[in-house]
Amino acid sequence: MVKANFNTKEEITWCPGCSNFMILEAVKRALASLGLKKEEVVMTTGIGCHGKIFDYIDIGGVYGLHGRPIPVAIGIKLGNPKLKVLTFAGDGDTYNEGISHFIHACRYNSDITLIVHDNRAFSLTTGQATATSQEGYKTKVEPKGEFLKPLNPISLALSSGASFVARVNAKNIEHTSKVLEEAIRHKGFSYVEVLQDCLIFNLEINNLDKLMYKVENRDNKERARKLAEEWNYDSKTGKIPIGIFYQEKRKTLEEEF
Ligand SMILES: Cc1ncc(C[n+]2csc(CCOP(=O)(O)OP(=O)(O)O)c2C)c(N)n1
Ligand SMILES: [Mg+2]
Repeated sequence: MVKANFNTKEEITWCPGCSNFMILEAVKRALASLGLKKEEVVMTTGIGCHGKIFDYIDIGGVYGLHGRPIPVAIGIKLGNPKLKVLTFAGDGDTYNEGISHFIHACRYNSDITLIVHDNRAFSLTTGQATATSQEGYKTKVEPKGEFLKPLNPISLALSSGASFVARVNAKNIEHTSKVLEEAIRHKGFSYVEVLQDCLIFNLEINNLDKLMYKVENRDNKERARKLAEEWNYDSKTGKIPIGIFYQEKRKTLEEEF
């Protein structure tokens, strides 16, 4: 059997060297490795640099509104629970504009996979600070630097009841694709936070790779919380755990329905 390669003929318009290329590659590898057919998978995307992925993976879906890819995905899943539903969203999409959807998706446990391209800026609109930008980040609209402290989305997901929580490094394609495979296989809401560099805007957050180390923790929520708190999205020192933070079995929204 020839595995689907999910390639499209669209010209890719991301900046040369953008880590979105790496996320795209990791997603395609995960889909191929799971042996999924194109007609079994569907996606929703937000609006932003990440959202362009809609044109670069040969599966159907809905190119959503900024901040709203999650409810669209849940609607699709409820309509046809046989589909694998992937949601690609930005940090602006997920942690600013659409944060209520994120929190409720964790509670609902709809069987969808959320992949957050976290470049820690509203990059498509030229780099304004998002909820995961570091304090002091200077932009055109925050010339004296962001004065707010960042949100820790991993801690938020855990406390909101997400049943699969992971963080990966976009540059580590092999590891990212393996974690994505597990996330897609997971029955329930799987959330994968992908840390990515932005080569144009929030330069300060680039190249944190040397601080990252791999973890794997499944059913120990206390440990998951501690791992989440090891890094607060602000410091450029310390250690940044990546890998699977937590996984639990729970009835899905579709089963409850
Ligand atoms: C409701 C709404 N608000 C604001 C915008 C403008 N807008 C388009 S893309 C974008 C930034 C997206 O940032 P993020 O989600 O982090 O994605 P990135 O470009 O960084 O991948 C914004 C604010 C919009 N399109 N719709
Ligand atoms: Mg962003």
